[in-house]
Amino acid sequence: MKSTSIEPRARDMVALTGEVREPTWLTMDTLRSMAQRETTVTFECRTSGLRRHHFRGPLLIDVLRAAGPLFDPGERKDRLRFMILVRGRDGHHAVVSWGEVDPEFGDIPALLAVSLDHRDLDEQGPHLVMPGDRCGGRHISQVTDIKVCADDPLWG
Ligand SMILES: Nc1nc2c(c(=O)[nH]1)N[C@H]1C(S)=C(S)[C@@H](COP(=O)(O)O)O[C@H]1N2
Ligand SMILES: [Mo]
Repeated sequence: MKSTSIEPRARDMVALTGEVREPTWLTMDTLRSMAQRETTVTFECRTSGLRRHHFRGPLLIDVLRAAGPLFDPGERKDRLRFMILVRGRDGHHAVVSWGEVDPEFGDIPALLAVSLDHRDLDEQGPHLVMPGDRCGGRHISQVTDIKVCADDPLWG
């Protein structure tokens, strides 16, 4: 029987959830409709050695801000309580802190890339890019989930 599953469509969707006003499914088209940045990153992998890739896509912070993180808008340092959990299709996951990517703090121009080495990632899903990272672990491919969390519950 010919499969008519929604899998091909689901492949280019990312669940953006957590402490945001508008949890949403992000599509590659949505990401492509936002202001685009380009960057070339070089990093070292313990198993595959020196890697170098070109990426294009929106800034991660623009994507997150569009979903409306539940900060206290009146206090800049309130944003420093927040973490961004990012997970790939294979289960690989990593945490980025809000402070790292916020222009008023670390200002790392992290991307949620829609193209890798000038090829569209529609078949794979977007790619987290962390410029400046010396190892490849946070350049997460095939991102399927992003969750914004506050640290408060961790303090008990
Ligand atoms: N989804 C996912 N992304 C991942 C990984 C992974 O295991 N799963 N490994 C990371 C590591 S450790 C490295 S070094 C780079 C390697 O990227 P490249 O070989 O495509 O250049 O991918 C990163 N992104
Ligand atoms: Mo790696």
